[in-house]
Amino acid sequence: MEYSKKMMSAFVVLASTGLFAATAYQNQVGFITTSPKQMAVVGAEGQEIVFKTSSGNEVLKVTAPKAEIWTPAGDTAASLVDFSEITTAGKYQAYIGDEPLGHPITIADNALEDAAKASLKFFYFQRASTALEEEYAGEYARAAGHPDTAVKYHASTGKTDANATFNGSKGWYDAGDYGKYIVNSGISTYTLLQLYQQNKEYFDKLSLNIPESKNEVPDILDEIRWNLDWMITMQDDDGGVFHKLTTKQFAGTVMPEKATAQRYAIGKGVEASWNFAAVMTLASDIYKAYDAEFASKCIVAAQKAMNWALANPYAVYEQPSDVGTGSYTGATDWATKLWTYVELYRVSGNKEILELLKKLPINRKKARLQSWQQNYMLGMFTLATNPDVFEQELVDSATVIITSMADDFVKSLDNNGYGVALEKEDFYWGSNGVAANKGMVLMHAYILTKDEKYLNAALGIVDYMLGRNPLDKSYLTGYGVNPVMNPHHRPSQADGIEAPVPGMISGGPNASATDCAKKYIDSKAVAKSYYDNSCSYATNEVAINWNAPFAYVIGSIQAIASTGKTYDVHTPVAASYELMSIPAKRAVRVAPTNAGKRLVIRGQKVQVEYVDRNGVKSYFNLGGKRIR
Ligand code: 9MR
Repeated sequence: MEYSKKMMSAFVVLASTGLFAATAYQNQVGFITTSPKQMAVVGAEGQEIVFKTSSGNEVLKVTAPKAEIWTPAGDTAASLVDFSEITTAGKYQAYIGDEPLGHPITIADNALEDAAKASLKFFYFQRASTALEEEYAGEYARAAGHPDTAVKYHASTGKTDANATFNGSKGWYDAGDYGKYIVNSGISTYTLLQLYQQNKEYFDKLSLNIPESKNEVPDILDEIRWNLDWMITMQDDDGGVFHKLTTKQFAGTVMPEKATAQRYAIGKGVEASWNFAAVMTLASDIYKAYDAEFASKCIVAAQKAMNWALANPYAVYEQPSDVGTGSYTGATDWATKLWTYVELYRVSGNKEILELLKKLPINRKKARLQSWQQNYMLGMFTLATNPDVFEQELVDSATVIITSMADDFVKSLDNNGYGVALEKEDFYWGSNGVAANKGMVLMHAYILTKDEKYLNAALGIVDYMLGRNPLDKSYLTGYGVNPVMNPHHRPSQADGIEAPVPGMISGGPNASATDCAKKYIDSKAVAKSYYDNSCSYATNEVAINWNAPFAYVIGSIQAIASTGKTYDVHTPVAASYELMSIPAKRAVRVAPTNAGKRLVIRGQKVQVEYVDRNGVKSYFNLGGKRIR
């Protein structure tokens, strides 16, 4: 007792004299000259922080404000120190007394441009069916992998000829594995198309140094096209879309060209078909200016996929028992349908589609943050930013949904020592994707209202991902003082180069990880539940659906700063298509005869299968716990 009291008073003396070094967490990449600039500092409340140029000139003094808890970082409070007053480009360093605090600070007009470009270049590095040449890939040049010119049909596609094949080449590898999955490709592709559509002036000129850089098409659209060309191969003759193209089991840790096991189209279902329809529709508008023939193919493919999904509403994807690659099961099918109707009405003005759209709920209660499972907000983004196309009432509802969701995020910044709009509940598989998607909602709220509080909250998320977090980690490979070094990404693990492929966003802290990161799970400081080791797919894999929203947020912020323009809410529509007829007699959603509960054997285990009235199946163990 006596002893600990003495220790305590020693601590108080040391702390108040500043002998205990304070720790700062900051964006390690850079700050745009005109943007807000903040760092989170632990152990500095009330102390004076001095900012100096690299030649030692003092430019600003700030007293560290009251330290506040940010729950995901645990119970160590931090002061959010604001140095936005520095608006001259240059290199700076913060100090407490003579002690340097945090990392060197870079301020520049284009401070985020290289990182934004790298996050897009990642998609080039993920290209299947092509060699990456040194001219574009530098030391990460590699041989071509997965030609995918002779893809077989798994029985789950409904095809019976075991020897038949099709050409499913191109596309982006999903993640650290070599699979290509429609539902995850869909949201990623939409997100990048929006980035382009909303910031054309900036992206029309931005070079990514890819093989198509010299053609007339903006590089970002050339990159997206690589994936669209694959997606379109995934449509069956009857219009239905295969769920994924993968091997039966994940490959070992080898370079793409060494992963030569047979690839299959697996499953055919409503999730993939609706998703495909939405993306192809948006593509049919954006590519019209560059390749009208391709644009027409896209709009036809979209309608065929929709008609198939309308006729087969119970065709929900189920992972076959002989397949172990990512399942991407359980996406909310009606939300994807809503998103498709929004996109299709936008380019056609078809009244029948509008009627179908109006039957679906457009209200805040139904809105969930976008993810591969939930595409509701994607529809809202398009609705709210197309007031010339949609009725005022729909546009207003979508606008309220976006801004009220963004308001909740902004509210979470109250008394938040890190200034990061993330909450404890956000730290599950792909938390950095959650962060970036929140940023995308915030950017839309900014686009719609021009209120800078939303833009600044989105920037806070970028700062978090680039280092303003309790692990002092830049989650963007190749960028920052302390970046992720060992992501779960087969090429980075197998290429013999120490640094991973640059421009990749790691999935990030996951308080429910059950892999090798388990020992790092910190339920009291969820934002620390992370392991920078390639063995941890649950905290340190990379994926296209996490990179895309990050590219969206950092790219939009840099585009706005570079062009001095905020996006005009009135999105121009390039195309006007006449749709083919929608089948009058559609399958009606009535309770399928097998609705209810029954015991089944799956993977040698007895489980409870529950079929809801839409025919959607879910599984539970005998203890009642849901199996994912
Ligand atoms: O991002 C997916 C996450 O939401 C799921 O919880 C997880 C487990 O099913 O799968 C993640 O997606 C992985 C996919 O299944 C296969 N490719 C790698 C993806 C990222 O880890």
